[in-house]
Amino acid sequence: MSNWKNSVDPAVDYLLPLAKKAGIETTWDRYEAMQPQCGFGELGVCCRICWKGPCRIDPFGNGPQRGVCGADAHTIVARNLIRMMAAGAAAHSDHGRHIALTLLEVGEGHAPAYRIKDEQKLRNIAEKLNLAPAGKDLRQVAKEVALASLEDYSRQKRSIPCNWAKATLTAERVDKLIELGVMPHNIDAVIAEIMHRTHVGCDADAVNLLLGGIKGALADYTGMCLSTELSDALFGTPEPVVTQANLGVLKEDAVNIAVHGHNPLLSEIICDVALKMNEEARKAGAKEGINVVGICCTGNEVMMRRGIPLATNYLSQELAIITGALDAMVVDVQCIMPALTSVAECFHTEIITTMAENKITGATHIEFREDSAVESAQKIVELAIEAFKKRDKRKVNIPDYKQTAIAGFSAEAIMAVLSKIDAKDPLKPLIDNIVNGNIQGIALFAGCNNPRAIQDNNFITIAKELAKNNVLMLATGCGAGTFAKTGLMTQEATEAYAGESLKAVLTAIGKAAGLNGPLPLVLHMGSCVDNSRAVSVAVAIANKLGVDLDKLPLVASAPEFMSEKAVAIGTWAVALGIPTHIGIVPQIMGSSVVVEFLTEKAKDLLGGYFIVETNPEQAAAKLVAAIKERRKGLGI
Ligand code: BF8
Repeated sequence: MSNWKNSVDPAVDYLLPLAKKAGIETTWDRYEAMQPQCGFGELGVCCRICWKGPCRIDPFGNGPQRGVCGADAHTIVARNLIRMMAAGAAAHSDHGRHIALTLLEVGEGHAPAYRIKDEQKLRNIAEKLNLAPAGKDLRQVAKEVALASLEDYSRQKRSIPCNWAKATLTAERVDKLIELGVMPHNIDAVIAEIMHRTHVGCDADAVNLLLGGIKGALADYTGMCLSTELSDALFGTPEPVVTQANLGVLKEDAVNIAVHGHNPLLSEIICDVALKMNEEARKAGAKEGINVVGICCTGNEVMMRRGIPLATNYLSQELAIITGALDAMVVDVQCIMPALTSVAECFHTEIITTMAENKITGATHIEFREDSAVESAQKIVELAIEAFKKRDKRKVNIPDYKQTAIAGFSAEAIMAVLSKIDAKDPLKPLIDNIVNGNIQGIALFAGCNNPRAIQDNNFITIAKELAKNNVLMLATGCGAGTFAKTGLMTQEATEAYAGESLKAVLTAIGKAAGLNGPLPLVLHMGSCVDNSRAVSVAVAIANKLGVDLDKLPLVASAPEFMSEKAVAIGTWAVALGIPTHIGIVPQIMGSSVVVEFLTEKAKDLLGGYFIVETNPEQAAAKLVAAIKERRKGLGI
């Protein structure tokens, strides 16, 4: 497989041949070795949920059309799909639970390593959740917010919606979701319900299964929403910050530590501790001390809040080790390739797992607990310094590629920027420019990389097309990583790629905010859980216009998605009324009922729907068409 087919990231292009020469296998090699992939699996018609099977439906109609129990292709595809949504919701919401429990500990005075960094945000959250925070002690507010959040994991009354879902969506959307029976009352119960209804011999109606999946996806939204908001209270609400991205952020003369995964509870403390241990690193010979860099969503979290440079996104995580300059990779949960330890065997790099429920054979495990967070972080940094001493200089190949990236556009930061134009009514300039067409619409880019697509290529191609068409763009997750690595989160990118009217608006706002130029072409909104930030901006616009989310010229795109979490996110975006593009063919094509529901019927029911398009130019055209259709609906 030649390099240009793998990635458009020049750092990847630089390192892959070196990996090949050294006989080090990467995800692209494994993907190639996996070809051809199982056609039944690709269509979603392979059923493995009981041991009468595995069963598979013949998509050509010649062989079996039902599994041994009698389940047809529609039941099998729907069951497989909604189990993915449940897994995605479990991942995001477990992350959220972890943050909520830590906030509770802070409220109760049991977590000395943590404090409330953004008091105002915590009080705003308490207001949103109707907890009447005025006059209450901060710790009391923290405790009440944590308990109200944890209630979303424990409520047994099915008629009462989750606090966070109810408090953060438009009233009309809340009513619609309740009416359709898809509003979650308890995140854990909804996930358990999906596992139950997909057990052998339960729900066999594909549409009913999909509605169960949508409820699970909305539980995912609930979990990520509370996760984002409570993280802001604990670690600070992001504000625009200038940093750098791509593997060139690694430094030859520093102890390089990559924080990788998702949960900021660990990475925040590592960053704090690393700052205090620079001297130890220098004593070990690292002239520049300690250089913490980020990978994947942990990378986004620390980039937004601290300006920590982003090393890379999902698909190229192994390559951070192949630079030979990474001394430790500290991982917590989600999107961590099990291959990392095999790659690290060829180098001096320490792979350090930190969560009891996320271990990798061959890694060093240093258990992370909130009550001893600083001690664990110290041990981790010490281990990285020790590893640095063993670094083989002959193996160091840091690609000379990095780009400036402006990160940190939380909803609050966007409102703050807009308020520089209209302090009394910050949304007005944005809405006026949407109404007059200077901004045609808003697109949210989210999700992963996938070796089924050329890494980063779909994101970049679609973004440049949308920019030309004067679409305002937001990004999270590994999509945000792509734009950061490739210089699309810069003012220069706005100058180079934005359509004239979009450029004029971004320049006016940027200048008013004192940036001496336009806002970046793509606004960095954070990690995957931070997709809820885009929802809060959209809800504010919808409320101001007095319409529901499904009327807004708003689209989403996950052009290179791969994870179960992304399946859940895409589905809740549809449930909230957003046309949602995916650039990888989903494993559902074996059921016409499932395909038709998600791409067409969902539109009547919820306003949102999936657009499946693997060609990035055509995907951009379809997204622009969806925006135009919405504009027409609004009469603008
Ligand atoms: O939660 S975008 S590859 S890192 S799943 Fe994973 Fe996908 Fe990246 Fe973040 Ni999101």
